[in-house]
Amino acid sequence: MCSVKGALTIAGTDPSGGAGIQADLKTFQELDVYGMSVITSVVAQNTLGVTGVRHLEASFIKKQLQSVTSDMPVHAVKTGMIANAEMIKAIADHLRPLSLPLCVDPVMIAQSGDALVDRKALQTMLDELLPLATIVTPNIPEAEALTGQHLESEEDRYKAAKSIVHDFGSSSVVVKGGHLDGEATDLFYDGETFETFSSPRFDTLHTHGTGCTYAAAITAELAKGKSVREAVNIAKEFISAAIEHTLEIGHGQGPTNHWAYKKNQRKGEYV
Ligand code: PXL
Repeated sequence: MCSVKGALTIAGTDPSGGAGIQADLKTFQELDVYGMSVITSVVAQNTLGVTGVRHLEASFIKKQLQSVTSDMPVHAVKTGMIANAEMIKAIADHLRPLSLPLCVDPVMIAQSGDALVDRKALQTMLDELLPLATIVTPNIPEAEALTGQHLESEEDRYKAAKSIVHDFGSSSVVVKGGHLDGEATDLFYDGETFETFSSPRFDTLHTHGTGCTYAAAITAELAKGKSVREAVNIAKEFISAAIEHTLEIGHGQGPTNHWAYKKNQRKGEYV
C-alpha cells in the first residue's frame, strides 16, 4: 500500500472555484496531500454572490461518508458549510467513532454576505461537532456567534478562545484576525498556551474563499501528522501568500491564489 496521506473535506461547493470544496481540494493538492470530498450542498455562486442552493439529504451525505471512509486512507477531516442541524448530526455521528484529526471551519456567511447556514444549526454545531474538533477556525463574527459575546477588545478575543476550548470542548482554536484593522493577527489557543500568528494586511478585495483555504491548509498539515500549532503556522503562510498574490478574476471579490505558497517555495512566477 502507498503511504500517501489523505485529507477529506465535508463542505458545500463553489462552481467558481475559489471557495468551498473546490478551494479545499486545490489546497490539499498544493500541500501534497491526497484530497477527497463529501458534498453537503451544491451552491450556485461566483465572485459576486450566491444565487441558489440545493441541500443534499443527510442520509445521502452519510452514504458518501461511508463510501469514502470505508475504502480510502483518510488521515484528517475538515468540515465547512453544513447547512442544517440534521446534516451536522449525521456527520458528527459518522466521524465520532473514527477519532480522526478534525478541523471545523464554522462557516455561517459567505464573503459576499449571503447566509450559508440555517440559524438553528449553530446549537447543533456546538453540541455535536465542536467536542470532536482538533481545531476550530472562526473569524471574529463566527467567534461572536459561537460564544454569544460581542468581541471588541483583544481581551475579549482571548476570553472567546478560552470559552471555545473549555466550554465547547474543541481541543484548540484559532480566532482569525482578518476582520481587524492593521496586521492580520490570528490568536491560537490549545487549552494551555496562547500564540499569535501575524501577517501584513494586503490591500485587496479579492479574498473569496480565504476561510476555506486556511482551514484546508491546516487539515492538510494535520493529515501529514504535524502538530496543530505547526499546522496553523504553515497554513498562515499558505493563506498569506494566497492573499498577497490574489487572482483578479471574476467581476466581484476574486479568489485567492492557491498556488502562490508553492511558487514562493520554488521561487517561481505567480501566474
Ligand atoms: O468561506 C465560507 C464558505 C464556505 N463554503 C462555501 C462558500 C463559502 C464562501 O464563499 O462558498 C461553499
